[in-house]
Amino acid sequence: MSENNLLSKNSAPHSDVEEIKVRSNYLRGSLTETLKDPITGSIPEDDNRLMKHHGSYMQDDRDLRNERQKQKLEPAYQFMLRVRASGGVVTPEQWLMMDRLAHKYASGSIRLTTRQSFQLHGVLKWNLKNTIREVNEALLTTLAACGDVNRNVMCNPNPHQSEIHSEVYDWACRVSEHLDPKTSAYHEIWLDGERVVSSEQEGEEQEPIYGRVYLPRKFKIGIAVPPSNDVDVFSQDLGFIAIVEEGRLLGFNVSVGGGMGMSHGDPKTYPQISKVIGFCTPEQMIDVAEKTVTIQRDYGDRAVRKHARFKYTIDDRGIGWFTDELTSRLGWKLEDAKPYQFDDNGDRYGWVKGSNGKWHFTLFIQSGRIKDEEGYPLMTGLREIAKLHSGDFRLTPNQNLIIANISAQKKKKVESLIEQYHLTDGVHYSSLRRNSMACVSLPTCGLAMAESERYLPSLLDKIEPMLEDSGLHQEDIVIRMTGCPNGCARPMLAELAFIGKAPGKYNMYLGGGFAGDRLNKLYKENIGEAEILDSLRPIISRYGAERKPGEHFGDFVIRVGYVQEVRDGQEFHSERITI
Ligand code: SRM
Ligand code: SF4
Repeated sequence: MSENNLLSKNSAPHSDVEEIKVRSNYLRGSLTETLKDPITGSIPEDDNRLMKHHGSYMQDDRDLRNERQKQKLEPAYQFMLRVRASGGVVTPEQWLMMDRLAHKYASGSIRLTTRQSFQLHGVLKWNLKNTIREVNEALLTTLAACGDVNRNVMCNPNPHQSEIHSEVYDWACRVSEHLDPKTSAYHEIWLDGERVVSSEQEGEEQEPIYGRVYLPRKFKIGIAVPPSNDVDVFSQDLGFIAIVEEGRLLGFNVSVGGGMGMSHGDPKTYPQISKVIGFCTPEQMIDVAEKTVTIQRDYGDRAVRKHARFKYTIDDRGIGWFTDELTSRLGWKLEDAKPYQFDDNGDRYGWVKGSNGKWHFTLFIQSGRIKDEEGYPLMTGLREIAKLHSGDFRLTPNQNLIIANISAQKKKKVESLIEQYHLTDGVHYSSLRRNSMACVSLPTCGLAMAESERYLPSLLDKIEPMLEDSGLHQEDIVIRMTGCPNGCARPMLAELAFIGKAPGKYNMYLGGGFAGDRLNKLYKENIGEAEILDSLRPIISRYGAERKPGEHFGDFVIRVGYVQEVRDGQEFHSERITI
């Protein structure tokens, strides 16, 4: 790829971030010097943009913002650090390392994310380097956890079909490694590595896939293994759907152009579900991923960041244009897509025996937050399990955790620790709660408009009695909440969703597909808790009384006319009907 070629396809003036990337010399910027500056706990905005590619965001504690302003103090600057592992698989030693770092350098808790990564919050600038070094010593990384590159590759953690999981997981790791940034800046800045490439060398040598401007925007890949769509494959820029026949992995259906983010009141931005365009063999997968990424690199909008995601590149030019471009870059054509069936996008909880004879325990983690609470010492319990566990831990795409590959000999011991630390509390929760997700939001997220992680549990407390009254306590209903319309908990795919609009106010959405295959639709705008509960009560009661056998909540609200079905993201904002 030549820079000229790139510019000719994106003739509008480039956004500031593009200029910062160009000037950064492959993500170096002035980060090394900035981190040493003892005057402030912050870093300049240009470096902050680059930091994202290294897996960290500068934030400030928003709970303290006003008070500090009054006292004329600088905001309480701190950093969020995202640690990624493809498919969310980590060893017990890596778990213990995250636990240790959370206490040593961060806020004392760990956040499991919706993309099977870890997040630490509250790391001070002075501690960033040590934290990142220790993460790398444990063979995990923060590189490319954020930024305009391919992000953590998601993969179904599937503990029951062990052989298929290990094969699919292996491909997830290979795709991820292939698309990792190759700049040595990360090693130089954080690990005191030698500079291995001179700045005069051409982009192709330092970044063979990305070049010196990287991608116009973040890029996301997920691999699903039907019948589970736990990775929400249709929300990914590039999705792979494993096709398994008689226990053998034949290959993957390929889907392109999904994404969740939008802005309130701006219909030019919308969530989109991806389109299945064909089938490739496992050996062809990396080629498909690379060529797809390069198409977005060359054609994605570099002028307007809100319009820079791959979904807009495809919607603007058409899916036919994309498949032609892909075929031309691959030099071969995808086969026709093969039949598949998704049943749901959630997790199965409790014990399951894998086909390899090992045991796996899936634990519900409310909003992915690992911390000790009065009567529920989750973090301590998991630490004690990690100390004796010889299998692995798997972070699920729904912010939950699988203690995986427990040998028959160790099962009793793990079981007794689970009991001792009350880790099965989640088993007694309503199905609604067990199918819930909330993004981080306040106090750390700079983009949050309303509470999410800290609010959803108490809202659920108030919805659950309505479910009980209608005999729906054990009915699986997917509910998701985010503090803003960026969609970090993929709320636009939930059967029932709340998206933050202002403090204490949410837009309420209904009608997502139970298997993550249909977007939902706006039902009520800018409502507070009382109106949320008043709106939900009759809907839940009618669902309890009038649902057909096996009918999911998302399908019901469409059938009886609460909202219209959304077949394509471009219909997401169109006129709503309510009854
Ligand atoms: Fe996200 C930005 C948290 C998954 C769409 N996301 C952010 C930031 C970094 C806020 C910021 O830019 O200042 C949030 C940090 C909050 C904090 O304090 O920790 C944040 N996103 C998260 C996590 C931690 C949510 C969670 O509760 O688990 C997830 C981390 C994933 C990971 O491990 O890599 C997370 N974010 C997602 C997802 C879901 C997914 O990827 O499957 C989405 C929707 C899918 C998509 O990308 O379309 C998502 N995050 C966004 C967007 C909107 C992007 C867009 O195209 O419009 C932003 C804002 C942005 O990029 O400008 C954003
Ligand atoms: Fe922050 Fe919005 Fe993402 Fe929630 S959805 S973590 S509020 S950016």
